[in-house]
Amino acid sequence: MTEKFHSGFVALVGRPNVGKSTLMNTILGEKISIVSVHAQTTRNKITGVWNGKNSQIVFLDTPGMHKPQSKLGEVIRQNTVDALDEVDAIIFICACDDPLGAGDRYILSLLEGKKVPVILVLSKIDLIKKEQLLKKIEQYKKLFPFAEIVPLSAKSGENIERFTGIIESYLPEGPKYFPDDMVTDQPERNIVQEIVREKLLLRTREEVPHSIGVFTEEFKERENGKVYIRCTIYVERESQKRIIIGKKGTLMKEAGKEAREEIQNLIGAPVYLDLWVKVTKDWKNKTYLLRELGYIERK
Ligand SMILES: Nc1nc2c(ncn2[C@@H]2O[C@H](COP(=O)(O)OP(=O)(O)OP(=O)(O)O)[C@@H](O)[C@H]2O)c(=O)[nH]1
Ligand SMILES: [Mg+2]
Repeated sequence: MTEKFHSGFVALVGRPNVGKSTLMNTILGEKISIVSVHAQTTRNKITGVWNGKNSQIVFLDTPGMHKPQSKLGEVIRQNTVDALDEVDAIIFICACDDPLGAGDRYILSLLEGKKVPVILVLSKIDLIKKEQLLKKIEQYKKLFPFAEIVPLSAKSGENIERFTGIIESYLPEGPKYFPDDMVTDQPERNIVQEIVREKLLLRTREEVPHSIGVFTEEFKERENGKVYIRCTIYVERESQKRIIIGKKGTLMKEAGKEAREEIQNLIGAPVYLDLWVKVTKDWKNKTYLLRELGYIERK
């Protein structure tokens, strides 16, 4: 008799910066979702596929939830809320070095009444002592009827295997949604623009990271086997453009070099990466640009 196959979709939700994307990447063993020290790094719903022996878990990494301050913020929030209705389980992530706050209560209020199990992950346990963790667990237990509470660290790898095992136990019987070699459903051009955005986030501070939008304008294989990729980097102000370009163009050059190497590894071909910076005041409030940048789905 063949064993039964279990599969399903699970959403990773939580406040910005709690480690949702890092956790998904660690589980998959591949970098699907970009990561940075800045809050609101993830802007789209990113799919990552994990295959077990007789199971498949499709993770939906979602943007950190916060109060929207622009059209982009609103679109991002709505994408996350919509993701909650498509899944078989919800993973609510809180970072151990972060006190429980109004932001967490707000997210939990959205989860109330959902028919699917809600699993609490207490992430970044490498940052706190065991006694503190036990206190945290008690605190969260009182807040919501979580199906499970799983403390873990994506950094040290502690409890990661146990975590996938727990998710598997909540999945219904189902088909293999994605073939074995497919880790994400993100198109290459989206991954490329995310990689470029990550390299810029790593080199900028304050309001600049939030003002950056990257769009892949061209993605073409040339006859010499090289792939030509042209990306436009949108910022909101001239001063931000100067920062992105850097003194004598160094910031852009370094970010571009690092991005190019990562893209080459990803697509397995030499890449020519052409980056352009464009100032578009208030692009985060322009619907047509949000659509172009992939934040609003094309219907
Ligand atoms: N010490 C420690 N740091 C972690 C861990 N997981 C993630 N981080 C760090 O936390 C920061 C945020 O990680 P992300 O994975 O981008 O967080 P996120 O929840 O996806 O953030 P948004 O996309 O902005 O909502 C990064 O600097 C990570 O390196 C962990 O297990 N331990
Ligand atoms: Mg993220």
